[in-house]
Amino acid sequence: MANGHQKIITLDRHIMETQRQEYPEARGDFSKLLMQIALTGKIISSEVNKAGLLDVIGTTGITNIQGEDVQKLDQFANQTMIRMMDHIGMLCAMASEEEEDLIHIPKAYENGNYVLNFDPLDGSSNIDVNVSIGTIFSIHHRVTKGGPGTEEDCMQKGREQLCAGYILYGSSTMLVYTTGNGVHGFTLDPVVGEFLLSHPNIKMPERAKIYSVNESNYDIWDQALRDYVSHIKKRDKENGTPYTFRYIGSLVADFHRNLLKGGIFLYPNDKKSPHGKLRLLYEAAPLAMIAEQAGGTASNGSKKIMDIEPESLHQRVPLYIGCKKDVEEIESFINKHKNK
Ligand code: AHM
Ligand code: MG
Repeated sequence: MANGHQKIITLDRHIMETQRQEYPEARGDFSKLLMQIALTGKIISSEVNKAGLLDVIGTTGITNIQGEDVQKLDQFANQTMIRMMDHIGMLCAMASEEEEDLIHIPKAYENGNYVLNFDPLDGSSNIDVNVSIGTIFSIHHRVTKGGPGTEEDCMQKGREQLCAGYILYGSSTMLVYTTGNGVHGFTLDPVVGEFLLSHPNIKMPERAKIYSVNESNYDIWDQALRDYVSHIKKRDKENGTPYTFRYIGSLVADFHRNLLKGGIFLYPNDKKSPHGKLRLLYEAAPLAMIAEQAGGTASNGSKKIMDIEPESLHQRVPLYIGCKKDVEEIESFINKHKNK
């Protein structure tokens, strides 16, 4: 029977209510910032949903039906994020996985007190095959005083994040975010055009049921990871516990599944990528905050991702993220090998 008293909580309502509870004295700037990110997500989502149509409604990939240039979706997402966020007076700088340098706020607009780091379209190799992709974002308070922001503002530890989240363009579009008070998931109602609370207070189990890693790299892995993966497989057989392998190749989608179902995602350093593949500021740190807030954790093998001091905007890190016990277990394998 339908529950007539069940509250319908839109993302805007959730953001405003939690901000009011947590920071009664706040002026609401931060809420506006988050809502603007959500609006940007809706625009990107609408474009992502048309991905397969570009060849139909566009022409050869050079111009579309309006005579405009057809951009690659990752460029579109990057430009949209910048254009939607640069004029609202709340940011003093941005950093994007798609831009080599810091993104400054145009002179015509005010600089604000926050910075935004983002990966506009993660998993973009999956765009043309209709597999889930996503936008990852992270917000910090600026550390410099007044004027344009600097790299120092964007290059803060994950632990200093005020907010982290992602928008997943999957079978439905979801926005998942945390401001340090639990993790909350919202599903986009495509008809109404609103994100509605569908997954309140998401918690990960202590132990994973799933592991996700690009196992084709086995030959270039360190021995510690090879041993760990063999161990997981053996433990399956010994305990009869259902431990299963799932790998999409879109970090947001792999992480989201593991968050809801319980899993560990691994992207190690290997012979090809000695520092790992994934980026600290745009991928690892935001997802680490979400994992921790959901009861999980994230490590580079020896240190919590949240405690790594960034050294450059595009720094890469090995990433082990997911259920707590599993991340601790891979850390102990890595540690054991170091001491051999
Ligand atoms: P991208 O930011 O260029 O899309 O690259 C990051 C992606 C992640 O989404 C995913 O986890 C990883 O690359 C997959 O890498 P691989 O194809 O080496 O397994
Ligand atoms: Mg990425």
